[in-house]
Amino acid sequence: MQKAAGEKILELLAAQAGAYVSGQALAQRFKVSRTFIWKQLAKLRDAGYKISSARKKGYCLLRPVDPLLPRLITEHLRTRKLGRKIVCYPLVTSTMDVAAELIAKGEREGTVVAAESQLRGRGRQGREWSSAHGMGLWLSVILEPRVSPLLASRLTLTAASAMAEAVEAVCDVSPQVKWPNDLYLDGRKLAGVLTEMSGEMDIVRHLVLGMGINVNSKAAEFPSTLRNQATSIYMVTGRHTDRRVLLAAFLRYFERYYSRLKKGDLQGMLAGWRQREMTLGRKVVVKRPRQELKGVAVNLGEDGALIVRRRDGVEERVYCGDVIIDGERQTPNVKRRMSNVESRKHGR
Ligand code: BT5
Repeated sequence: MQKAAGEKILELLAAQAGAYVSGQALAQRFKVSRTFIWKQLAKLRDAGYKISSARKKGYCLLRPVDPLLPRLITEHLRTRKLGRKIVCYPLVTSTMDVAAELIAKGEREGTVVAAESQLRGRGRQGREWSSAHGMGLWLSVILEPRVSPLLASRLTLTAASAMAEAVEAVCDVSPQVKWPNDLYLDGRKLAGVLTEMSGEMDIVRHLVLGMGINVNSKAAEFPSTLRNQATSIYMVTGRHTDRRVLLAAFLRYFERYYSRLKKGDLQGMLAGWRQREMTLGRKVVVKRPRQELKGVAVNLGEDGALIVRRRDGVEERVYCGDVIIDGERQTPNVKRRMSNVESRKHGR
């Protein structure tokens, strides 16, 4: 009831688009006392929402102006299954953990977990993912692909492709992709995908697809360690993007690719990826658990492998590893990268 009340107040404030609403009007609208409204607003502020209050004017939602609330996302959705159930939180440890908990409780395919901020958002190999309140999309999608782990590992590419297309459609800028899980804009990291799965050797039962993308962040909002390597859509376009519209577009593109992937068809996704891949034609160093590989990235295989031509002319297919474009400074985040799919038990 309390959460629902907070959500309703947020919805109403968001609908005012920066205008003030008086405490009295809110109290009348929801048939509660002004004290109740005041307490709800305090909770929302504690959760990270920036709400200003002014004498005689009331309250105004300053940030984020596009709160992630299920009803406000659903009105943009054009999918059959993905995102038809969305759970949104102001603050979580990680949306991956929430999704895993939901799976353990029997949640089915298609449910999306989104959060305004994460305390311990993570990348691969336990690396940190910075998730400032209301500035990006930090979300996880629950999937039950029932395909082989090999095919499931292509989901990382698929999700990155779908997000690149969504950004292009909604924000009118074209991100590049960097095999196997990154999106780049103007040479800086814009988004990353994290896939965690559980199942048996030959079949994936559950898979949580995590996506983090910096949407409206300003440079100063990144931790200083990321300032030279991360970017957001806002930093490149100078325009604010409604994250709910972007989320709905992502789910739409992703659903299309996902249903093809389940039939083993990766063609459309791979064609798009090849056009966007920033390593192709460039000298790369692939950091692998055992041995480094140096060469030129020449293609993306039909199976999603990165094909690297060594100096001796031999072409090697790379299925896991960290790709560093030769000459680019290696940042700490790529040191221990090993595989594009993290296997993880969901505690069952
Ligand atoms: C990734 O890992 O790029 C996958 C990131 C997935 C994040 C989403 S958010 C929703 C869901 N819930 C989670 O807890 N996670 C997923 P990796 O390739 O390992 O890259 C991690 C590295 O990216 C870090 O070590 C930093 O160097 C860098 N990084 C961290 N936060 C960033 C940000 N907001 N923008 C750009 N780069 C970032």
